[in-house]
Amino acid sequence: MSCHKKAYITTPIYYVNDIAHIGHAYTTIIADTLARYSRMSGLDTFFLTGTDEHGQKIEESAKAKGKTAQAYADEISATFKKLWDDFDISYDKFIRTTDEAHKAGVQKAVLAMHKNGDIYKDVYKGHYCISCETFFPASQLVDDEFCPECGKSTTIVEEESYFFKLSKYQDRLLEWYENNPNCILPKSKRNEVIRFVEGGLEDLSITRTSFDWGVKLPKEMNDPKHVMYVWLDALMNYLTALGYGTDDKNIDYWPARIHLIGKDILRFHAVYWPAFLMSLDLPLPKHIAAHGWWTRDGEKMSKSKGNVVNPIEIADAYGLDNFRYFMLREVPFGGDGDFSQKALIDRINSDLGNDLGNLLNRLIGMSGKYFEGKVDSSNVDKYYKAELDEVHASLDKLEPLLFEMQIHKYLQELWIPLSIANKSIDRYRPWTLMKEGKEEEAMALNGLIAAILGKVAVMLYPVMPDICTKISNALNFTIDNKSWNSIIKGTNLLDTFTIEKIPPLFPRIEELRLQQAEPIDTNSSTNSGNAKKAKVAKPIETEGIALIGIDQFFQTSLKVGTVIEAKEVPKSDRLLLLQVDIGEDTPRQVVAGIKEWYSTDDMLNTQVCVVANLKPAKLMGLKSEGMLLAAKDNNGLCMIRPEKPKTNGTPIG
Ligand code: ME8
Repeated sequence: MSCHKKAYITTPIYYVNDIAHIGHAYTTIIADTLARYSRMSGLDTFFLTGTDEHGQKIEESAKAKGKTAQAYADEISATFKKLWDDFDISYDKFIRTTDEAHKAGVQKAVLAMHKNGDIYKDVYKGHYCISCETFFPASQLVDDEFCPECGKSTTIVEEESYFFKLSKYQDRLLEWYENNPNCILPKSKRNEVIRFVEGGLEDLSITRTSFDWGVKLPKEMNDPKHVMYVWLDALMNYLTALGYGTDDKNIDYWPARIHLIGKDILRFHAVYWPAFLMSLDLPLPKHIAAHGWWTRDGEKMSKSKGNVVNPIEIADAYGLDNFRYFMLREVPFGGDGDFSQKALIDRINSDLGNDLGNLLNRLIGMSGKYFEGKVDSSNVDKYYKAELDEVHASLDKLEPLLFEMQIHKYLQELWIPLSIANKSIDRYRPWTLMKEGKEEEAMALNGLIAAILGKVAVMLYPVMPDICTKISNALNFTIDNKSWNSIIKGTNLLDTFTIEKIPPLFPRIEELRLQQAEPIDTNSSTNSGNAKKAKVAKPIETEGIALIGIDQFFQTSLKVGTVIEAKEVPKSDRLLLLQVDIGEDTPRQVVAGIKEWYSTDDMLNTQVCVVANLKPAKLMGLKSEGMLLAAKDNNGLCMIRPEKPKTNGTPIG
């Protein structure tokens, strides 16, 4: 047995009546992020996902497709597994509730609960929502008939059933919530659960007799017409996946460090599940974390509404790691988020391209231009201790944010070191240092930027594994427990290395890449393996009027820059020769026809707006690599400048 500290991380097991959409991908990607961090930090980690395959809903979906429940479950379960494999999800086990070992484990648990006196037989009379696989008392129905959760019509059920004594655990549950303030995250959700339990718990019907697609009661109970309620069957997966009831192989991973779920299934996880565990006399999970919903136009994405977004399509069009970053950064954990391609593009161009990718380009540029690609951190402390201290203070705040499920804050905080790095280049100007002969200082600046990029790559790795591996390769180190210990837990910098010139990681995205993030074709149960080809948006055309689409506007790259050198052009009344820092490794030379209105002093150290992707031109024999935005009327010309100082290179648009 390993003596490492263990961490068990789970996703919900997904129903096989549906094709995976970005809501499912969201849960799985968060869990994957936690699992990757957990492994990197040296914990012995077990990450579980899988599919939930029993119950009336699946039985009916299969019938509607003319398939047996098992054939149907096999087909859809495989599409989930393939999606997670295509997405490089680092799960350790993919469980299916139709696995024999799972069924045996569920039976063992029910028998144990029965022996403890927590299960009794009675008649269940009430309303059942097949879509939610949930019983509702008449008092909770909408208009006496409709499900309070999904709005669908409920059916009246009157049948013999076994019950679990949920009411018996009410006080112990309340005690658990009370003594473990972080057992349910975010904390607002914990309060909701407490209010629900304080309202009184009724015993739970845990078997059905009107259909048979489920786990049978254990033989010892001698009542073969009963199949297990799908939620009891499903929740038990968290134990059976570790070998509970069969080989107990991985049972040491229990209790779970975190069950990651959507808020729709919080009650099952925060009320029923701990009560079942109490009955089995097993420890309770450390955290149950419930995230919000991804919506389209404000409505929860779901197959029945036909408004789901296909994660494969998005990842193909925009890049898997970019999609991961976007989902985790865009929405505070627990809140709902409306999916939009525009918001995704903004994150890619701004956070990723401008702040992260560009920093690496600047480092590659500086090292190449001044030091033949070499980066040496030896003197970073000597010249840039204050910056380093600030970076380390910021990095120290990160880990707790991750496991308190404040992932968007984690990423926000992780961008502070990047901003320190970008600002340091603007402030200390390597090209000036080199001109002044301060080579050691310029190399130390190089070392500082490389160290910051390396540290950020390690902490960003769990969210963007592929991109961060590329960054660490370029910086000549490997992201693993050793480097995590050395440069994150410790304050070490990178060993001297020669940087690898790699192509830009985040080429600017100028237009929507999908005409519309299309609803998944739910008639095809295998489409998750066949990503549809991204459709490029056509420009909007309006007859007779020269309107352009947003995509055409985005073809112009506008950036904020600072004039770091201004000279007059000899023999010209009109032109100034400017060097403008637009966040690249070397400043842009711009020849501007503004001398009539601006002197060199007026321009020096001021910010301007630059058209950055114009073809270079020659004016009076001088190369001009951009154009400044200005407005001219009868009263003369004025520059268009940002209202407040902005980092050089900030895109405008
Ligand atoms: O409930 N936004 O399975 P399920 C965000 N089998 N997340 C979403 C989402 C959306 N629009 N739609 C779904 C079940 N999800 C049970 C679970 S566990 C023992 C049994 C995510 O296929 C979210 O995590 O309906 C939600 O909890 C999960 O998918 C439910 O998937």
